[in-house]
Amino acid sequence: MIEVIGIHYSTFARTVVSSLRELNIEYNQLGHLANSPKVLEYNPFGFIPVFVRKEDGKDIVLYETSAIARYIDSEFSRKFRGSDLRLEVEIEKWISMSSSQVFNAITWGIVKARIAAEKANKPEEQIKQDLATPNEKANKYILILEGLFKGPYVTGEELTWADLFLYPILADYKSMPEGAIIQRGGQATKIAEWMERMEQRDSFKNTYKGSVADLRNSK
Ligand SMILES: N[C@@H](CCC(=O)N[C@@H](CS)C(=O)NCC(=O)O)C(=O)O
Repeated sequence: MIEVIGIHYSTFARTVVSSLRELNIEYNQLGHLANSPKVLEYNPFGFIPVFVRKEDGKDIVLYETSAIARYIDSEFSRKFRGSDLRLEVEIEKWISMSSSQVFNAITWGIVKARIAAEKANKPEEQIKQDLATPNEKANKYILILEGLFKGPYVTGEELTWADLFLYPILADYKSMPEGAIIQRGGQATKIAEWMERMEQRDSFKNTYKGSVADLRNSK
């Protein structure tokens, strides 16, 4: 049995569980928060997700999403990793960009910042004003990604880790006013169309519940 430890609104946890759903692998998601005792039991950094495979009394414990992805490739299927070295390194490039600059600019710069500001009951006009400069950077990055985007999926014809790492971050962003650039009719047309394509996949439909987008849209 596989356990994925991490609250449902964690983008990295969503990457892992969506990949398992794409591969029809059973798992149980335990919705613990980052830095909670259960997470710290396994990951001294307190980050989520943690992946635990329980087999014959021996647990395989992994953390760091790109390491979990490697394990899924080698134990279950390489279908998200690309058919040749050129594609494989392209996918790796997207994993790295999503996990660093995109996550920093969008999840930290906009998504978490807006959630914190709303929680503090800041007036909407003030929030928009405070987020204007960070959102210029987020939009700049989105347009860079738009230029690199192959289509119909991020690196071409097939869904890969590039899609699985990027989509959860952008799905949260899209649910906010700052994410207009990737909403229908937004300037990043290829990404906006891809978002809608991704939203139709069962793996993402079934991991929507509890995501930031769900929590906002169901308010
Ligand atoms: N490098 C980690 C990053 C995971 C990560 O940032 N997870 C977030 C939730 S989406 C987290 O645990 N944040 C806790 C914190 O920033 O203290 C990975 O690839 O798994």
